[in-house]
Amino acid sequence: MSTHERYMRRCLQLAALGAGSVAPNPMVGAVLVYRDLVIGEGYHQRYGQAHAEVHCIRDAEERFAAGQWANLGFADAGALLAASTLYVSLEPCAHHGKTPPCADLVVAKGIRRVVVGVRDPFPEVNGKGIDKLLRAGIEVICPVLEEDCMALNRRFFTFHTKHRPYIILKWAQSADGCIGREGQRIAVSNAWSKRLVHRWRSEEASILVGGHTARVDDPALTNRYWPGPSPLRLVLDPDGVLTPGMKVLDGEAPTVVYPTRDLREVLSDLHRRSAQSVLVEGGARLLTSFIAGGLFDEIRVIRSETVHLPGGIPAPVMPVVPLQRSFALGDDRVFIYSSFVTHGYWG
Ligand code: AOF
Ligand code: ZN
Repeated sequence: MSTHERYMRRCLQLAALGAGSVAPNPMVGAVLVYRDLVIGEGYHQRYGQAHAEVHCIRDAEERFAAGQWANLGFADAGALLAASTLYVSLEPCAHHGKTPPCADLVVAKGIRRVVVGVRDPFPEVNGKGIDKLLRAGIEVICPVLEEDCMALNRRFFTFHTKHRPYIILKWAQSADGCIGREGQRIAVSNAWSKRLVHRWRSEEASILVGGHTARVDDPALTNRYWPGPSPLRLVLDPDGVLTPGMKVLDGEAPTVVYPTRDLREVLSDLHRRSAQSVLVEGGARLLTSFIAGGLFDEIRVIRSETVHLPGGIPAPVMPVVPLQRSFALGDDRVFIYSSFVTHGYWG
């Protein structure tokens, strides 16, 4: 691993601490390095608040003021910053959003060298931050660990480059490859997997099922077994099979019903609502139409080793997509597939 990659890994590690608190903003981490010494660290901690660079520079200045860097021989913190390199996992922003532009701060602080993980696809930034740095005569090195930096914020990147939410297809299948029985509500996965699914619900902006699944399973689609929020509930109901009294209509969380078969219409609506991700929980027909349309970024399969459903509804046919990881939860196995290449920080 090169020096740049090592410090960029640290940025990613810090960035991941913002998981669950910064969406729909990206998770971003930054470190300031003088020679081989990390003199400051920071990350974007909370949506609407200071960006990673701000925390990182403040950290270095505070530690300088506390005398921690006295032995380095700099008269003031400014001189130390001017001799240091800033590493940041996403291009410093150029725009006035909820906070002022980080690129301006970096210039104002006299930092001379910036190593950037990946360009920011957000239209208001998208190269403009790097331009600002270059025009100020700052040396910029970009990209470093680009694939990992994108994978950590794959919802954010997909949303801004494909103009649709990041799509996660999820199902649980029996040992003999079935996801249920026609017209029946059947539990395929175990209690630990159920808890994991609720964690997954807490991590995504929205959750989608087909109308027939809503009718047969009557799922609440809320997150009840993991700390954190519930996603926006969505039902694709072209046949109008939903009836009052179903859990998705109970008002426990907001619900949108789409009386259409057109997946792209749903995805455009989610883009308009700034929902950066959608978890599709079934049924088989809806999952299969997402796969047929090439509309997926991640597939998560829970496979029971003990439950058998002879004569059941076959699970969707898996398309070719790289397996990122698999693990066991009791006698269930969880498989996560995605084309985003990552070597860690699967946030
Ligand atoms: C950075 N460093 O740590 C983050 C950045 O509304 P604002 O001001 O919070 O701006 C949000 C946008 O800023 C977000 O869409 C993304 O493009 C960028 N996020 N940029 O320089 C950071 N979190
Ligand atoms: Zn910024």
